[in-house]
Amino acid sequence: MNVPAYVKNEKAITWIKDIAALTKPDNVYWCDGSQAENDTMYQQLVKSGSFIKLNEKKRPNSYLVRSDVSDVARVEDRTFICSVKKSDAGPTNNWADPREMKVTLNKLFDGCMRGRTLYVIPFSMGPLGSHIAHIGIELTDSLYVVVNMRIMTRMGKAIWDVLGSDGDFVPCVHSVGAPLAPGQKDVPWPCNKEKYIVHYPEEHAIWSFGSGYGGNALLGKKCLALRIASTMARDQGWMAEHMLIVGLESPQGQKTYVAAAFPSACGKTNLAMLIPPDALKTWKVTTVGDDIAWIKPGKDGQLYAINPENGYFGVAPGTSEKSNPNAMVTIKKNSIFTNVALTPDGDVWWEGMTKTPPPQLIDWTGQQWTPDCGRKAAHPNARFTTPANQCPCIDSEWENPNGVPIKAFIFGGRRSNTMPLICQAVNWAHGVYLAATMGSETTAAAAGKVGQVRRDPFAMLPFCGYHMAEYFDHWLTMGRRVAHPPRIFGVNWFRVDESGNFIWPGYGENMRVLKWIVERVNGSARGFESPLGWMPLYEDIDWNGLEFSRKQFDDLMKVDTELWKKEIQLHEELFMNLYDKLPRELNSIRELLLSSLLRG
Ligand code: TSX
Ligand code: MN
Repeated sequence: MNVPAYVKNEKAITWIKDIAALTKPDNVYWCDGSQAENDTMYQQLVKSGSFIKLNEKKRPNSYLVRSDVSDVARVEDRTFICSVKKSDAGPTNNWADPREMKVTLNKLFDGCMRGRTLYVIPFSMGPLGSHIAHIGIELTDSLYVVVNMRIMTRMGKAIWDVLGSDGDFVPCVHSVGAPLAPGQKDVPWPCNKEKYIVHYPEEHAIWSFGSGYGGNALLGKKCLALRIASTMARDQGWMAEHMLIVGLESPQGQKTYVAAAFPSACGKTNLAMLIPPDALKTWKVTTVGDDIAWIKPGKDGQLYAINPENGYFGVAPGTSEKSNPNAMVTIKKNSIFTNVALTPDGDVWWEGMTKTPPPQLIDWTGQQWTPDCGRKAAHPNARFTTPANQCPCIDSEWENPNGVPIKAFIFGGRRSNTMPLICQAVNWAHGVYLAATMGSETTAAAAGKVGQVRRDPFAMLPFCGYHMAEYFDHWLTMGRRVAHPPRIFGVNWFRVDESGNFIWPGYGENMRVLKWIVERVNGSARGFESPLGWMPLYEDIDWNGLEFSRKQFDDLMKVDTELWKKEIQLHEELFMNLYDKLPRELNSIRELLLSSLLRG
């Protein structure tokens, strides 16, 4: 194996040699991250038929990829937390014995890269050299993974300087699991029907087999930055969260940073790039991140957050000039589109991009498509991969190695009733309760009965690398440890009226809610006590430029005692499932909540 002279990390070299010996690729290629290397890789991907180059005038330096129809999303039932003790993974994770899993994986990975190239991808999650950042090295036989990782992380030669001779890294092994026999022709999207997404939390290692898609294959994101990082964070006294980070700048130029967690299908990327309505144009929203936050206590007693990512891997369907103009600008160039539709002039389209669909398209499976054909043109989980620095509203501090000071945490879900538009937790532990019990109603796309609430504590259910109840405890501990913890808020953009129509206009109008949050944080806005926490009165929200009646506001904020009694019963069910490690405080808060509701 040819090791480049600039690679000095013996531990990395030994590990890479071992993996190459196991997987038996035809070649080992060390990615340097250069533009020339990237250009060559895209040329190769186009030549092989995996990528389609889009119209250079309409979508410069951008590509369309169609995955195998069986490989379109994360595979939660094939995702494993292999801690030494089963009780450390908890009841919400798939656990497997690490020794048995290693036997299984060693068989699967033996020779799995035959006929292919093993690419060595050194990457940093977070700005290079930031004390909050971490290094990973992904070994993969997928060029799709390489070009996506170059957008989503800081990737290339410079990482080896940061690592030096004895720096630490998270080893990530990935294979599509489709070796090629001599002379065998490759397919555009190789993958294997047997899939494993495996995490070893004690040794901070990740092994992924059989899938080329997103969170299954771009191992820096969900696997490293959330599952492995959450366990590192617990052990080291910091936080790895499934949160967007935004700056909210007042007309006086004072900036307040907030971080927010939502389950899927709540418009997280839209909120991260929000444009305030005309009447509140003097307020500015700037994006630090749209998906993940790594948060550490600073010497001044505040929590500081970085976005460990370098790009956005966003859901394309629903993204439009109306829902997210800033995202539409971001994806104008240098972007990869996976499983969207192709227009006759070599551009992309997806459901929700325009009001009326184009008369003719090639759909995400490569077939002819017309509006009346009865099929979707883009897959509902189709994605764009796009560089963060192309976002028009990117925050000036988004690459600050020390992070940005977080003043508020916001938790939300998709709830047609019960949850008010906005409320503020009365203290840290109450906020932890609010986040621990959050959930979203299942939409048609998700499994389960439509309209049922699926609990998704902290939006971390699929991403926490250890026992969820211990994660709650870690949050309680962090609140005690920092002198100035952020204030905690709950929001719900999705409440409906008797006819099933959304009461709240949402989108840019959410700025009115964010403004109240900022004013609560800096002490200038009122809050009224309710059984759920502090709430604004009608007069406390800025209604400038929006027709919204007191009656509508009351409908949006109403605390329905009967619904809440049922809600609290469901909280109890969630807690029962986690009983063996549940912090006792959370049960106390539940009882307190029930009694204050019954008092009215
Ligand atoms: O992203 C959304 N946000 C957050 C924006 C910053 N969406 C899309 C969710 C699916 C991913 C929303 N949908 C939001 C929202 O605040 N609110 C709604 C519900 C809604 C839908 C359509 C309308 C209004 C509200 N339409 C009209 O009022 C015309
Ligand atoms: Mn996410």
